[in-house]
Amino acid sequence: MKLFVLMACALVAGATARLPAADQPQWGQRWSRNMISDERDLADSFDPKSGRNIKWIAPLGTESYSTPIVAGGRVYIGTNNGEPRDPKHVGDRGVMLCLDETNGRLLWQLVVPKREEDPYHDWPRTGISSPVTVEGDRVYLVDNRGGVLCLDARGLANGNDGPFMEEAAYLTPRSTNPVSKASSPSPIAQLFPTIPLGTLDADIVWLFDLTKGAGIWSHDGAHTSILIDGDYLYLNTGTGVDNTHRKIRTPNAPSLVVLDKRTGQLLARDDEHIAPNIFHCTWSSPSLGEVKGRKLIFFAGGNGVVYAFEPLGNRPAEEAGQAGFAKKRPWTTTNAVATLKKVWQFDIDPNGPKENVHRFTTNRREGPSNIYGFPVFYRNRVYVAGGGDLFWGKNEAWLKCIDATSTGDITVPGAVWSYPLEKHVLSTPALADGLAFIADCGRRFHCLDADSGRPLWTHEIKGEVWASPMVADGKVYLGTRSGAFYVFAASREKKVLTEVELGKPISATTTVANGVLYVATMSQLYAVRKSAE
Ligand SMILES: [Ca+2]
Repeated sequence: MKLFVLMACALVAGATARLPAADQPQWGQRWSRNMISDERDLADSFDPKSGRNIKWIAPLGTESYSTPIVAGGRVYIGTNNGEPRDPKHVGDRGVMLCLDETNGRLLWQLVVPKREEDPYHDWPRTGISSPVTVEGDRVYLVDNRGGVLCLDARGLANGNDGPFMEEAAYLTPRSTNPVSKASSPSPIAQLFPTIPLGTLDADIVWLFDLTKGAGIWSHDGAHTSILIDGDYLYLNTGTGVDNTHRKIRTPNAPSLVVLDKRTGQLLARDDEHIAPNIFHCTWSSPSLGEVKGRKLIFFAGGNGVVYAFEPLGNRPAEEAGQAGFAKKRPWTTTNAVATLKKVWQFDIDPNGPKENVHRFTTNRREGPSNIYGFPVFYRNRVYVAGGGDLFWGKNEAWLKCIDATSTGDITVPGAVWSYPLEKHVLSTPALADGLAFIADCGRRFHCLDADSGRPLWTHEIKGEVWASPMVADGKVYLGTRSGAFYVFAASREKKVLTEVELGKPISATTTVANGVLYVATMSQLYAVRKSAE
């Protein structure tokens, strides 16, 4: 009997070792933002019609651009309110659903009113496009209004955690809530009719408004994946052009900011004067890597320049001001914002125009570059894709490989290789086993040698790609805007394993967590598990 128990334990341990199962609490690999996962034994195909390999399907709104995130038994995904789930929240809203990982059922939702001043601040029906980042029972997110939110993973069902207690005012549309139209939600707003919240609603722990607190000009839709390092949140601000697409209204706005994850206080910002040269908006999120024993924050600006900054480090905020940062001021007032110290910068398009860049708006032949995807850290290098803007810019784009070990302006000395892509690129590259995978808006998927940049194979795909390739279990998962979902072998030789038609555009990157693939179209989230009936 004892022997049997021991053998059973050994079998279980062996099975566990063969099948690593882990959450996916942020978009991409933690810190490096590489689009890879260690999960094994994943499905290489599925069939929505027969249900083969489908664990569950959850309905979303009508437009969903955010990549699903899985942590603590919950699946989080941003969408719009095209399919209202609660009769008290109807009309166009930004929505972030928190679903039960086991069955896809709704646990709670964050439903945020649209900004009403100008549709270009918060584009109609785009919903919440940012993915969340989860740590423990805290969920960090940038909503459609440009609010950085810390949420309780359990929602309001277990009570309202403070300090932020004015969820009802914040989540009530401003047109029916006249006080908060003019100012931030305040106790007086409670005098006006607000939506009565319940157990299906989100619990905001703290809120930082990027427009009021950091002076940005939000454009189209916030798209930020927050990077956590110690007590600090690093995030791209989403500052961009105005509704003419030819003017920057906030030329001093930061592109990268650092908040205290405990309080939401603004601690630091970049001082690189990026804003005047932002061709469209600031949609690329930061990553982190360790180079020669020191951590660096990598950030791609809306001006087509990649920067490396010294992180604030895991020190108390009071000490950060004495550690070589520009301004030694008390941290207790809102004016005490430090400047991030730059280590290097790399221009992905040194031949593009650097002044008066908006004269090239709508010019498909020449103009500046910008960057949508993450700068990915891999083997002491940074891999980043960028080029002319999909909506307003030139038809030219590249995947670039940068040596991350030098300092200063490394545009020339840091250039390892450059590979031309078709038309435009929104994807983040995936780096695995010395291979680089990237897809573009010219309907092509590419596999390169990551070290040399030598092209190994390409595949013509249906539709533009807005998502990023995800490598896991020796496979590459990729969805397109035509609704095609591909599975390739992650190998030097081309092998197309599967092509599935999902019928709706795919903007989200495939997420892999606890043995399950999460594939989101504009209106549905598929949980895909091998051999699930
Ligand atoms: Ca609260």
